Amino acid sequence: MKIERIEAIPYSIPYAKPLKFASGQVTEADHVLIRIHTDTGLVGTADTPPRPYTYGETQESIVAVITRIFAPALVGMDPLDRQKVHQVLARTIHNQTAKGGLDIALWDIIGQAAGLPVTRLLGGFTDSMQVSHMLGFAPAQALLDEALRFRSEYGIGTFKLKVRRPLGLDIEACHVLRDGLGEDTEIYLDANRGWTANEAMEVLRRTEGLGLSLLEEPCDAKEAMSRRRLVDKSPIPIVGDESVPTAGDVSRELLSGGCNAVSIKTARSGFTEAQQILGLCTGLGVDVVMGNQIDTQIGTIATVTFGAAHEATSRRAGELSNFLDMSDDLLAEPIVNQGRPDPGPPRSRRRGRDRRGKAGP
Ligand code: MUC
Ligand code: MG
Repeated sequence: MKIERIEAIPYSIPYAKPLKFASGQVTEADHVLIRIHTDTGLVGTADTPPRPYTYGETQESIVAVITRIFAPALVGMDPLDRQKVHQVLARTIHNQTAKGGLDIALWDIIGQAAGLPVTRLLGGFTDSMQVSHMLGFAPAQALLDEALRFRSEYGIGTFKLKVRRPLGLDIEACHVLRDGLGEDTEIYLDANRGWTANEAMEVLRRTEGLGLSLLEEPCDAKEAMSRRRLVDKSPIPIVGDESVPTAGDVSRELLSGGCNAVSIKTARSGFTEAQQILGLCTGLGVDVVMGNQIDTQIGTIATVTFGAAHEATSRRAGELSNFLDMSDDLLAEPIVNQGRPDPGPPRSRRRGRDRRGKAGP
């Protein structure tokens, strides 16, 4: 089988509800759809989200790097020769989401050629995952209303709150969410580098007792000394996200104490590098969470395909719900959340681990 042609198709779909966070905001999914065509008629598909404030890529740069550099080098190669393909991709530095999308589209072809779901080829651990929903900036009461709606409509029992300055707003939101959701709903925070390490320490002090489970990318990981001190002192894991897009970054940050948990995002790591990252983390006993790049349905399918394939990636709720805030999507048949509507306030901590809010590959 040979790669015959690669398409990089830019498109734009507005979000019904834009998402704001410390490093930027998303008002439309101005993504790139990748299609790899083979001489056997199989077509591999992936979705690629440009995040200039995270990786420096734009919709135009993704189209350009794929059509001008990657496609001419990959046409004629066998999609099963993944190591050779990655050798070619590695000749160009950065461009993480363009490379990740190509890798996922190749896996799609491999799954079709084998007649097997990719999630089983990757690991085949389970057929579903708990879902975590990401809450962007909003007044505390609006955040609570949104979380209650997602819990009752979709059975989602885990929420990631985007935080920023002033710290008082974040701290108030944490208290309002905990009071309104009860103690059994999991809440964690993501500052997208919006604080200093000392500000993060202050928030942790002033939210003590609220049972927050994780703190993601609180400050810039380049501020190595204060970040290391935060990781040492924090009572909850400090998750690396944009500081750890590659396996090399994961090694550096874990070994230097820049984080002690890792967000794995298939949109920037593909499945191949995500497996290397997962191997590093499980080998070192480091928790992982399946993160989200405010993905479309196609991107979300990639995340759950990978997350459900392994025990460690399906242990925690995966960030799988942001496509619900889009005004439209590319799939003709929308993906369906199989969670049961929440019957009422949760009664015990164990209920956070039941079958509510599940999504499967
Ligand atoms: C996240 O976890 O940070 C926001 C920007 C981005 O690149 O990913 C999202 C979510
Ligand atoms: Mg993050």
